[in-house]
Amino acid sequence: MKMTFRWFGEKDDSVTLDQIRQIPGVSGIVGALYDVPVGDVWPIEKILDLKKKVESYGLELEVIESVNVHEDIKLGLPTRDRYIENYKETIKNLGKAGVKVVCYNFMPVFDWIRTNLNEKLPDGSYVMSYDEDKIRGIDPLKLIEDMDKGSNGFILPGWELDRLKELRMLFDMYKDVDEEKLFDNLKYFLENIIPTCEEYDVKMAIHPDDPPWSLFGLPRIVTCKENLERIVNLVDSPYNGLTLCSGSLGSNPENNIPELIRYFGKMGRIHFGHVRNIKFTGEGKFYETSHLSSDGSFDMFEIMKAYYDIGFEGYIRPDHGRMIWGEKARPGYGLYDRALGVAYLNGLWEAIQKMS
Ligand code: DNO
Repeated sequence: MKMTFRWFGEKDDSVTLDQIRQIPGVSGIVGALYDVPVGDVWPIEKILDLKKKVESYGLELEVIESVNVHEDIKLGLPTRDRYIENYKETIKNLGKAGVKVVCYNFMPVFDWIRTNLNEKLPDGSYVMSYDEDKIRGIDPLKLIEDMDKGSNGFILPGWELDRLKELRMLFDMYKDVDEEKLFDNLKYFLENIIPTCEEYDVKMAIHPDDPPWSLFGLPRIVTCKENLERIVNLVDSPYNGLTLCSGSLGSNPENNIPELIRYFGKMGRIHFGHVRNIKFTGEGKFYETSHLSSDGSFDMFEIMKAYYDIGFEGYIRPDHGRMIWGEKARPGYGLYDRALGVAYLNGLWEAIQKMS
């Protein structure tokens, strides 16, 4: 297992590489280029600049989160072929720069969704929370506004306003895309890009939908064991793999995270693990806690043990943390609570290792 830490770049992150390198046991960062529009090729020079910067702090750049997939690919429009060619070009460039894993998602229109980005807990910390009842009554445009207002002045990953401006048009276009069609479009995308991934040794790792169910009538397919299995079989190559995100999948209590890790891990299809803990407060209601088992609803020991037992050699990162100690950062992506998460997950790993 390689412990990593997500970083949004010098311009867009309150956390610095200097701070990240001082977190014990972090070998690399999970990065991206944030100034390339979705669908364009990531220029090799820019990738190499980022790599150089990261490496100058003694850290690696082997994981990218995300190379976002253009909406035309998800919609299956005739224009998709142009964007798929660009995606392949980006993979080539990333491979040449030594990147090993690309995390991406296939969620129509929206990326992850929370209904409150700053919920105060009794101990004075702030967390992100989700309440399905609030989603039912809300206009998607209002949701975007709320996400933007609650973001502490940062642009949230996947919530770039430009892309979401054409929301009404996008909703209309998705009227003809049901789950089956979305599976077809994912298959088409994977069939086209996986040979390039194999050639340049870059493993694709699809991120689960967050939360893992349909919202606003839009189809969502990366949701459960059955669908994950279908996805890894769309193209039978180890380069077609998963980001196993405990918080996203686990917000449906029917998804048993340790079991999923064992199942897909043994198939060699998990390339990246996002380890997040959440606390259920009702049906379709939860908030994101510290990583500690006793703070949330997941048994983090069992999750790390599952990774250990499958001999996991991929990348792991702590996921959304709380905002603590007065920190002002991107919701979910502050320094302190994620650093505590790293220490805790590394501690569990060491204990499991020594007791095995
Ligand atoms: C949110 C993240 C997502 C994730 C993408 C992957 O904090 O988990 O934005 O990076 O869905 O493409």
